[in-house]
Amino acid sequence: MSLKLYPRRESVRKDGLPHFFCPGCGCGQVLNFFLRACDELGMKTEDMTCIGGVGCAARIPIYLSTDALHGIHGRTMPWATGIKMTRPDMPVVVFAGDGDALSIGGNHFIHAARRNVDVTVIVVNNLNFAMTGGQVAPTTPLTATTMTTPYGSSEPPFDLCKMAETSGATYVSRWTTAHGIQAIRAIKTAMQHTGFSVVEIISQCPTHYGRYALGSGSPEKSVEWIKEQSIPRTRAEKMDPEETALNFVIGEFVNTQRPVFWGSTIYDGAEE
Ligand SMILES: Cc1ncc(C[n+]2csc(CCOP(=O)(O)OP(=O)(O)O)c2C)c(N)n1
Repeated sequence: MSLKLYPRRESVRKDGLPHFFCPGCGCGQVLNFFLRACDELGMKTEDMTCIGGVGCAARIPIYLSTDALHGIHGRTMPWATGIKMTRPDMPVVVFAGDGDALSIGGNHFIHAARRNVDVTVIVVNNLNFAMTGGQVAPTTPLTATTMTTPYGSSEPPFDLCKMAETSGATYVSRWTTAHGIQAIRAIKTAMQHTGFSVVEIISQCPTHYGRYALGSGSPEKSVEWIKEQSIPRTRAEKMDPEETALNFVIGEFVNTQRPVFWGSTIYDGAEE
């Protein structure tokens, strides 16, 4: 058996380096998971479009040799929908932070899921707004201390996977940066899926969430904590939901098919 240590080098945009992520940030791992998934599927990043809004996670496409679109915070879904409408043959992948996907971009997210737009969305959920200094996010766990909730968050968080499922997404799974093999497998399934596919990856933000909520800026401690908090879906289903309220329930939640959205008409170049 040959052990492949590195993803395909041509997929990384060398002129984008050095990268901007903090030491130990999970975004680097998610970038690696994505590159490995592409390698294993034999897909070239050059043949796809990767989109990011604004935020740390949203910068992942910048480091890929791809048609990358880095635009306005929370507006990844309209771009992805537009690109897919004009180039239905092209794989479209969105990289979004939890804030980008669910806070400012929440409305776009639910409607893209409802329409079953044929795109893959990788949400890097670091449980806070990292780029702007560690503010509370729609996914911040109840009671967690952040830069803007010094006495602990009193807001109940969204369950991103449940929201995606309820909105109509046809592939939904959640893994973490402590579950690399499963996350790569989920990204591969999502990219092969026809329809709105969502892979949530719970990720460490040692600089903000680690320091404010976990009392340590050590990336290892953050990943260890994420691992301890994770429980498989099959186990969680047998437990009282109140017992698992502060856990990350991991696994595949939806894998189904229904007609995808192709817009009302597609311009085929023919004159009227
Ligand atoms: C329209 C708009 N509103 C707000 C901001 C400020 N802003 C930039 S990044 C960000 C939050 C980023 O959080 P998230 O999307 O979770 O990504 P992360 O940085 O945590 O990966 C905010 C509020 C902005 N750039 N544009």
